[in-house]
Amino acid sequence: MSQTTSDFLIGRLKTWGVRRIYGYPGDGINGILGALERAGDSMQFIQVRHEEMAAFMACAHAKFTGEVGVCMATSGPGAIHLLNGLYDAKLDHQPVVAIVGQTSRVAMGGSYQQEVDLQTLFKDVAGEYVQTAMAPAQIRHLIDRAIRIALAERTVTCVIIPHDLQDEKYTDPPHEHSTVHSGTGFSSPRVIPADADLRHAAEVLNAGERVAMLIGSGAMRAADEVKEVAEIMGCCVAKALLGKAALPDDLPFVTGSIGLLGTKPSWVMMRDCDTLLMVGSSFPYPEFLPKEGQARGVQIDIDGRMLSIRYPMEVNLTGDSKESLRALIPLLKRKADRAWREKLENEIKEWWDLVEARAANEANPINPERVFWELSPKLPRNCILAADSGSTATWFARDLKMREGMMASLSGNLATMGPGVPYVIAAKFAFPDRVAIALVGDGAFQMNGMNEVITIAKYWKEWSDPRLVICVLKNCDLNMVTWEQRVLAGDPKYLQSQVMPPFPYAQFAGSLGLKGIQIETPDRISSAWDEALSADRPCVLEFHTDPEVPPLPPHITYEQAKHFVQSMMKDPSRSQALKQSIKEMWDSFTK
Ligand SMILES: Cc1ncc(C[n+]2csc(CCOP(=O)(O)OP(=O)(O)O)c2C)c(N)n1
Ligand SMILES: [Mg+2]
Repeated sequence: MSQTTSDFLIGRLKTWGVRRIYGYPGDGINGILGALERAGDSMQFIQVRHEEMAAFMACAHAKFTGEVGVCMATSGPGAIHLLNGLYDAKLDHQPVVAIVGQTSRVAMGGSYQQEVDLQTLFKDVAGEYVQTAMAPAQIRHLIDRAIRIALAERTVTCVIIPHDLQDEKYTDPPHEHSTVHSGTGFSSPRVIPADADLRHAAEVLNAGERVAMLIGSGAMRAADEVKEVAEIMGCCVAKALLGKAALPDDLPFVTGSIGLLGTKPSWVMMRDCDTLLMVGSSFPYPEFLPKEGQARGVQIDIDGRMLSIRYPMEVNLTGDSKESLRALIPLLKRKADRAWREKLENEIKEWWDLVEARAANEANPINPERVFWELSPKLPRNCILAADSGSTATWFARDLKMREGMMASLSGNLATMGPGVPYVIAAKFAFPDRVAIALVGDGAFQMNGMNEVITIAKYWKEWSDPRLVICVLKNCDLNMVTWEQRVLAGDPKYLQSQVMPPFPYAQFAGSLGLKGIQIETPDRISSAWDEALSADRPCVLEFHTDPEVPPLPPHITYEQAKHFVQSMMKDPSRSQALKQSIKEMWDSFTK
């Protein structure tokens, strides 16, 4: 049988090193599915419950492996479902290629069933490259360019393939005018700033007396260089959310997360520094960075477009974090005065004591901070973590102590609900021998995570180590937003929008042949983690947590506190909430 356009497409993806496609079938991609069937084990098709999840998984594949992630959906509704997951990848700068079906060429423009203007629909999310194939000889360069542009620009690209094209006989482009002859392959460049700019950066950093360092996901492969610079500069290092795994939390000079979900030492460091070195981060909140004019700034980012958009920097360096820091290190002078670092290291010690004290506070029935606090020392070597948006992101950012060799991610810039479970599924496919742990709220789990537990049940026996743990905080609340209503808007909790219906999550896992544990008292937290982390199959931990434990900003402002107290007075559940929250606030000021 001659090769169809779809056979060629799958073969080309293989040439690019793609071995797995996350997707969901439909008539609009039947030609491609036929080719996948013919390709046998050489290309894996992972069947998800919803196309958005396929896009999250492709994004997570890119985040955890550094390779391009590929997802696939049928025309019309399937393609539309991909969007949110693709935006997650776009906003977090991940290379993801979406392959989608389309109405047959002969019917396009005829208001045919499931015909949607996909070119326009994907034009924003895949703005760098979205193309509709019109002839078999075109498919080669469309795939080559979609993958290369995704990798080169660290973004989302999309190839739209009409139904009737998929089964047409493939032919290479003829050697004549008006044809395109592309090839495969991409290698990342070595990007280092110019010598004069590095010298300028060193002059600024050497002149500073109180240097603050902020790193993000761009510093993920630069841990050794970050440590060395921090040692020379006598400074401490804060981590933006996506950079949580970039540096272990057990180092004495790591202040931890920054921002609303951040720590007090990060806040103090930014408040008191005279120099800011920002590496591989686009951390968005200016109120947690130095005041304009307070500090001289140096920023390193691989993407020149991201420079000086959060703080007006004096030196803007376009470059790879690792390579640029390595080039900078010989120009830096070791600071003899270590008082600044020592002061912050004390702050860090005090902060961890405070976190531990907060975790030990009584709650009704379980304090969510304690769930995370107790997990830290139990985290398996090389585990891969994913958190969802919600209060889980706060506890993940603040309470978990990451160690060397671990990976972690979440939806950083889109901050969408829903990626927790699909991220760990992709982690298990990419690294079947590592333990994966998802930290999700009951709202996110109900939104879509639960459905993907069915996907886990379908595939887990393929993984060499079956351990995948989903920790669900069952607080029967969309808690993060409830606290935003209280603290930021000064409104009481709006019961109609905030209360989540209860559901037996552990039982649900059990019904799928997985392990499920319901934890209703704090004394069971530790043993439940032990059971889940040594289970012979994936496990859902259903922690009954207290929605009245506030995920407060590290240093609450007067304005927020005023709003908070006003809202408490009107709150339907005020007595318990007030008691708990005042204790938290008291802790943060007195300890
Ligand atoms: C798709 C989407 N819808 C809504 C939001 C707004 N939002 C952010 S966190 C959150 C609450 C999440 O609740 P849950 O998953 O139960 O976690 P909790 O905060 O209760 O721990 C909401 C509604 C969002 N970020 N993404
Ligand atoms: Mg919740």
